[in-house]
Amino acid sequence: MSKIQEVAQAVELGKVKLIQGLVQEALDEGNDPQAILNEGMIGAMNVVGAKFQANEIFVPEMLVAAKTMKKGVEVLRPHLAGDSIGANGKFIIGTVAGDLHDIGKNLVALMVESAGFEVIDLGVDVPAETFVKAIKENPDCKVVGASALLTTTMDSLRNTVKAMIDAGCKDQVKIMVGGAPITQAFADEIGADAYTPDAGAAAVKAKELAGC
Ligand code: B1M
Repeated sequence: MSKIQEVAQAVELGKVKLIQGLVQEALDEGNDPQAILNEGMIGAMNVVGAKFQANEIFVPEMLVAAKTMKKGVEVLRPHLAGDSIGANGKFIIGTVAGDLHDIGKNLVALMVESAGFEVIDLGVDVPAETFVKAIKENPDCKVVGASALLTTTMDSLRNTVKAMIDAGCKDQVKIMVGGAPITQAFADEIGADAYTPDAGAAAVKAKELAGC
């Protein structure tokens, strides 16, 4: 079994204590940090999701897998992030109200930061008004990102974008949306300026939206 496969297995089985050592060993072997993230950890979370859907595991196992992935990302973080934090301006991000999923949102934050932005992370379960308040408090911020992971919080994303539009935020920021159930068509429908399917694409798009 390759080291990346061992990382994937550790995330899948929630081996919190082993994960950081395994990720470090995978790095020491010369594996690409992006491959450790994508093939190892994100791949494992997809397996976890499929097992949950098939009733083979339940919420506690999902939680421990998420905790394991977060610990693994801590080791990868310095290898993924760049060194020009803030050079491209500010980027506000949060997971919308009613939604507690933050791993994807955190990865987007990490990649956007590595693309030279100062990231203001509002966290999870963020009310629409909090997004609006943060935008108004940061008049130099040019891009805002909102994440939704549940089909049931797609409406919350719609409300969040609407609140930003109604408050006149579009004069200041471009709005990017993403998350597993979100599509380009849905982003267009709710009036977002951009949709990106993954964290890497989000970082590229953030620069484009900020005119960098
Ligand atoms: Co949840 N959960 N969960 N869960 N959970 C999913 C999303 C689910 C698909 C699992 C399944 O059934 N197969 C399912 C949703 C089904 C649906 O809506 N149709 C689901 C469910 C049902 C639930 C609960 C309702 C379960 C319950 O309580 N009965 C509950 C809801 C809680 C709530 O939010 N109110 C719940 C709870 C949880 C935990 C708390 C246990 C835990 C989250 C822990 C945490 O995040 N701290 C959890 C987990 C871990 C998952 C899965 C297994 C993994 C999510 C994840 O981190 N993926 C997930 C199954 C899956 O995704 N396959 C699942 C890895 C991550 C890197 O991917 O977040 O998609 P993702 O992010 C990607 C892209 O989407 C994109 O970039 C990222 C990486 O490149 N992206 C953006 C994300 N945000 C973006 C923003 C952008 C651009 C791109 O621009 C701003």
